[in-house]
Amino acid sequence: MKMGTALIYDEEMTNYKLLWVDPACKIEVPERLTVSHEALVKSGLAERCISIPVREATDADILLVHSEEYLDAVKKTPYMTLEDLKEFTLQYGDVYFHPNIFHCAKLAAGAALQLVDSVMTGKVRNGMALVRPPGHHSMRSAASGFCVFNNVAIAARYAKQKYGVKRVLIVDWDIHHGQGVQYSFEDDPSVLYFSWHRFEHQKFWPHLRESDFDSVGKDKGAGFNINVPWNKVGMQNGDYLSVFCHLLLPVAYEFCPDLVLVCAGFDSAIGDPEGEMCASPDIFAHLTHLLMNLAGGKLCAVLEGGYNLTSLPQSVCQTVQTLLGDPAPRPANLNGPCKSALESLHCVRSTHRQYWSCLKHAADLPACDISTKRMKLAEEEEKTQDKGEEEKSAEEKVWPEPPKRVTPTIRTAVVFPDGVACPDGCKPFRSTEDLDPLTVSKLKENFLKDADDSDALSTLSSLIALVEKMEKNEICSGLALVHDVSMATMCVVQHAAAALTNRVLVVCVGDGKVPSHVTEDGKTFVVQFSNKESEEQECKYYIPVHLKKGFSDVSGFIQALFSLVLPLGYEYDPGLVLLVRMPDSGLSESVWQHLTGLLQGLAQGHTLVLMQEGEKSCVGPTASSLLGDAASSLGQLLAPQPEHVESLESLRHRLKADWKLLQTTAEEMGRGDEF
Ligand code: XS6
Ligand code: ZN
Repeated sequence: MKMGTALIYDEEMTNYKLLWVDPACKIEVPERLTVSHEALVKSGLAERCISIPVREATDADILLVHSEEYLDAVKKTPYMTLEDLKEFTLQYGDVYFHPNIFHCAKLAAGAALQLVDSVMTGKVRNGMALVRPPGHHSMRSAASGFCVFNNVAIAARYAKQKYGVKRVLIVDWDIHHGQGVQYSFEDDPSVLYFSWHRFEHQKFWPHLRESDFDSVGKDKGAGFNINVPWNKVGMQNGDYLSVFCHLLLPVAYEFCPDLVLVCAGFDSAIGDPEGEMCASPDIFAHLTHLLMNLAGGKLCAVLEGGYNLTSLPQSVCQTVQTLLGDPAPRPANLNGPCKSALESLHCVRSTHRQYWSCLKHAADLPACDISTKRMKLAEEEEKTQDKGEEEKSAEEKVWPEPPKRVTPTIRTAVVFPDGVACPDGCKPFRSTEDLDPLTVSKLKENFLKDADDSDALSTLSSLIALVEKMEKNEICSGLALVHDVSMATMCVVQHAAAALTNRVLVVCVGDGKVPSHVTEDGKTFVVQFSNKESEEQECKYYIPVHLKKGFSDVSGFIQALFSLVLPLGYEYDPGLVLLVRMPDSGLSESVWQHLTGLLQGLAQGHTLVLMQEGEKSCVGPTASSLLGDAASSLGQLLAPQPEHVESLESLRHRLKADWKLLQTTAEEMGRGDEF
């Protein structure tokens, strides 16, 4: 199914620059594009993409978003003198014009449209357009923030008009608020706009009241505009991931877009002089991965900002490599979210709970005046504390270059009983070497007491050989059909705990005995979904998730996935994920596919799936997910069952003292005992 990734770039878009002195604009340089493209070429990523030519957006395309008067005005800029250009520029904020910028702006918007065409016609699965000028600040009749035409807004209207796309999700991970996109779709429920942005209580550009969390959209579009204001600089990977897990992803799954557009600005990465945030470039691999199972994988990323000429190309490469289907790297230095991030998250969740059933249970809005005052006080305090300490400017920050992501030549190995066909793209696997006699006798003693079953022994030894090859990164993922799922799980876990250096996350779907006794040292972490109350005691590394209504409540399961499993998984940071489907779990194939897909963001994609021999209908969907295909859409989700939400929430509250990524409000910080 995997269909390739488009890369849209044209050097022509480097042919304009600031022609006079303007400190506000000097960071927007042609090199932003050249370094990004060169990094893609040098890393070999460019040649793995399908290169699509740019085109000029037509007047009709541009008029989808902009006014005729504005278009006519911009049309005159190629013929203006330097003095005229300067004067023309003055009517807008933080933008500059150049004789060639109109041409480039048409190419930038056209590039976004070429990308939409390639994805919507099925020529590629997804793609990225590297463009200048950016788009998300430009408004119906105004340029702003280096932007001339609103590339992504035009692309969204175009997709709706040309392809009859019903719902478009726009994720704006740039560090500035794309007010132009917000204004374009404010009253439109068919376009969900999500933006996080440096805000600092309106002290940061563009200083708009309507960038705050309480601008939710208007009329029919109420609820379809989601603003996450960052009120402090220095946000890190954990802050970004928290917002994805506890806000964007549940809402996006409920919305169920037909197309995902990303305002892919990388001024939200470390080292950026504008953003002053501290997220590492590899976080973009995760942000991308987490969106890739929406809309059947139809994702178009269009460059916006990004001004640090080191972290920008690194972040672009992380994004494109993930679009190509390579597993994301282990997320480095993942701390829990900071207090200010939690305050923002809390405010947004409370404000939107009336619009989204996945947020219905969110906590009440905090007394915001108080929290603002408190923050101001804290800021003052910090200033006094910081005195004497050496303040590094954002650009002087140093961070390690993301290590090269090597994908093993074998993506997915399967261990199947004789007679079961190997799915396309997978590789049959049998252990070639005999296990050492000690291991064999251990296996026999522990797992094969009753029968001297040579088939079972050979399957178990293949599984052991497979996880060893996964640990050595010779094989990425695996799928095994086994006779006794419980026993195979025990066997793999016991071997991993004894012989592997990596932590193992076991996600078990369905009732059945699981190795809850091997979790004390934290080398194994078991999360088990089951229909019945567990007999085992919940502890830090063994978490039974009891689904009262079984697995029929799809929204409830998805909720558990985003509010518990993913944050736990990210914080635990395993080297191997063992995903176990107990017989008769009853989880639908499509939900299972999403689970499989999302968990591959962990452990560098090292996922071993164990299923029962009989579950043949699940083999295809599981294999395709392990191979990196997008899961099929779940449809718009209904509200999860209230009793389900209640039990998940009480579990989350119990666990959040141990697991910081489970927090959703600042009040929850450091306290987990009040529930
Ligand atoms: C100088 C202030 C410059 C201009 C911001 C333009 C933002 C463009 C962008 N320190 N203010 N948008 O990246 O996403
Ligand atoms: Zn920006």
